[in-house]
Amino acid sequence: MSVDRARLERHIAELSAIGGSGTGVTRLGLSPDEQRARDLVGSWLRGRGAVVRRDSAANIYGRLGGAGPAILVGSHLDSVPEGGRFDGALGVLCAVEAVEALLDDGLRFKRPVEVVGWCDEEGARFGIGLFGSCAAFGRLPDNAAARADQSGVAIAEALRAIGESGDPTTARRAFGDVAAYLELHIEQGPRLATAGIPLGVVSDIVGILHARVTVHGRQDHAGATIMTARADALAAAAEMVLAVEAAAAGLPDAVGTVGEISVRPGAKNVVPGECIFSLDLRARSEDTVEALARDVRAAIRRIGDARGTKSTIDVLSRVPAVPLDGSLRDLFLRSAQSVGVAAPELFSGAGHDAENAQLAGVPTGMLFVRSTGGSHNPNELATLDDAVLGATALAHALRELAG
Ligand code: HGY
Ligand code: MN
Ligand code: MN
Repeated sequence: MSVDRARLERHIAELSAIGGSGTGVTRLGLSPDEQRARDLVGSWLRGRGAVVRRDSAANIYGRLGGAGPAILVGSHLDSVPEGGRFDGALGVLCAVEAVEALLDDGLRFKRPVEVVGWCDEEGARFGIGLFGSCAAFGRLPDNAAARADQSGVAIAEALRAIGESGDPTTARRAFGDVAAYLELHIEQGPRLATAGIPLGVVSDIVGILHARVTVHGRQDHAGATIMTARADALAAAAEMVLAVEAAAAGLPDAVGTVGEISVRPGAKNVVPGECIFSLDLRARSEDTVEALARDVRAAIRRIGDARGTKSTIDVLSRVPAVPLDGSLRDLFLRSAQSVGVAAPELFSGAGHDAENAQLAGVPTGMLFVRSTGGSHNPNELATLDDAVLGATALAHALRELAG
């Protein structure tokens, strides 16, 4: 069985063109571009005889084989703003290629296989990360469909705009409907590239807390308000952002990021009355995530008290740290070996849809493909050679599970 290199290269180029600009991609969740990506992947799968469907959370599935619990294989189709062409997309592309290569080889699946393209994994527009797989595995936060983007459009409206009911909770898969979940993903960090190894097997995924902090100060005149009479919401937030950085730097395997910030009213001659910023806190162990969250909350309170501002912290999502399935880790180690790669086991600092599957009790495995240029930026890169190795190893794993 061999992967069709030219077909994979062509598919990478076709998918990258949707929302593409230069070497990057902006293909936000529940955007028209994300729908175009689903249509493209759906056409490939239909072309190989798959039964293709979209669920009420706008996830796309292409099913081959008969009835019974399916082997799910795929990743997400959306990107961050000005992101890379491979984050998520390569997992879907290699899943399609692995299935096509097995079909080309005359394989008839003894167990059903479903290629999945998850909707809105990044949560860039509505703030709910892993949205599509949260819906499929029953892990959506309460009232998720009411969560609105910055222009006030709710998830329910965005779903209705593409012809869905607007209630993503009906996308939940019946328990036992999924026998296993496999996800190939670029590493998005430097470890495989530094080691000169094209594939890695994921042992566990970090715990993640996403929140929104609103700092309430006092809007005032920039010229007539002396410095000791201010409650400057942005200056307070700036000190809090540095405190997040310091708190994360002080804990093992922890990271803390403020990626979004907005100021009101946002005029150069007005002391900011309100500042809203995002929190992304992660660590490999749950205890460390909780310790980091505690330190950050304490710093926000301390800084606010000293500056006369009041803050609220709204938790947007919280995914616990999760070890992946041991037998699927072994399967991926063997699959990598089958393409001549002694793959190391790595933890994932990035969150993935795989977390939701494993947390829902579905045995889940992840295969990393070496990437360079960092990630969540247009320089993110996986080579075609490494993508072919990844797709071949994925096909090997699929054949063992469903062949
Ligand atoms: O944020 C993450 O780790 C993932 O890229 N959504
Ligand atoms: Mn990402
Ligand atoms: Mn991703």
